This record gives sequence, C-alpha cells and structure tokens, in this order.
Amino acid sequence: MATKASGVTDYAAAMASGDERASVPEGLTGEGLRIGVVRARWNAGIVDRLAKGVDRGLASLGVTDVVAHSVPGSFEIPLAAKTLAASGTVDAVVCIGAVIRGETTHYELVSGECGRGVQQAQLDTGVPVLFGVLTVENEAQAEARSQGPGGHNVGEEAALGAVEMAKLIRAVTR
Ligand code: DLZ
Repeated sequence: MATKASGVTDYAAAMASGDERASVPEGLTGEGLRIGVVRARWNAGIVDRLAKGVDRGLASLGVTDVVAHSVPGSFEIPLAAKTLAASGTVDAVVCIGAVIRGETTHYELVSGECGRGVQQAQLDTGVPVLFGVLTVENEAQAEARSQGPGGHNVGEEAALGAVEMAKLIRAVTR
C-alpha cells in the first residue's frame, strides 16, 4: 500500500491502480437484494466501462435483480438516484458517470453538485447510494479507473459497496 508520505506521485499511481480500494468483507452475498443503477450518458464510452464493472461486481456477489435508468449527465444523477432510493423498490443505488475536467469549464460545478447530491440522497432516504462517478483530469485517468476484469474499476467497487451497505442497513434496522 502506498502512503502519502512516500510522495504525491506514488499516491496518485496507487489511486489510479486501485491499490487503495476497500477489501470485500468475508462471506458477503447480495442474494435476494434488488439494486438500482443510475448512469449518465455523457462520456458514454467510459460509462459503458463502468457499467460493465457494476455488472461484474453485482454478479460476483450473487445479485440477479437489477433495475437500471439513464440520465443525460452527471448533474442529473442525484435527483434520479434520490427518487429511486425513495421509491422503496431497491435496497441500494449505484451511480455511475464520468466528469472529465478537460471537457468542461464547469467541471467543479458538475462534479461537486453530483457528489453533494448523491450524499444527500442517501442521507435523506436512508438507502445506500454509492458514488461510482469518475471526476478526473483527462480520458487517460478515466480509462485507468474503468478497467476490465481484475483491473481497477470504480463502477465495480461501487457495486460491491452497494451490497455491503445494503446488508449493513438491513442488519441494523430489521
Ligand atoms: C454540460 C456537461 C459538461 C460540459 N461536461 C460533462 C461531463 O464531463 N460529464 C457529465 O456527466 N456531464 C457533463 N455535462 C452535462 C451535465 O451533467 C448536465 O447534463 C447538463 O448541464 C444539463 O443539466
């Protein structure tokens, strides 16, 4: 595991490779869960890669019941995610999108409001809403974080987190 003290470059490389990602709790299963997915259509090629990661992550934990919706861009993700979470039809929501600084002068606005809104959605509804949205400098960084099987994929990580959080909420509230 890289440490920040070893240098900014090492840490950035670790973040890109996924070395800092959370481990999956032993024995975690998503059987019987219904998971919602909200995906943005901006930067569709990258979001497709994240979506494949979501599918892999959910399948690896035995999730078979998935409901997916798309929205125009990442700015619209929070409302769709909150509405889905509040509907009472899903155990968790995974949000995927890609905000690339090079392509937008209002990068901070779109990425910041998306992150803030996703957090608000889960706090307001009590349903886990996972942030699988890339906020990166360029396409190369986006590709490094949306890799195929065995590689770093933020969508896959968010999917695993959704199952973990859904089970946690279920365990402490029922
Ligand atoms: C407008 C815009 C721009 C410039 N860049 C992105 C982006 O990199 N990623 C993304 O998901 N969406 C982007 N958008 C679209 C906004 O999220 C939103 O859809 C529009 O501003 C309409 O509200």
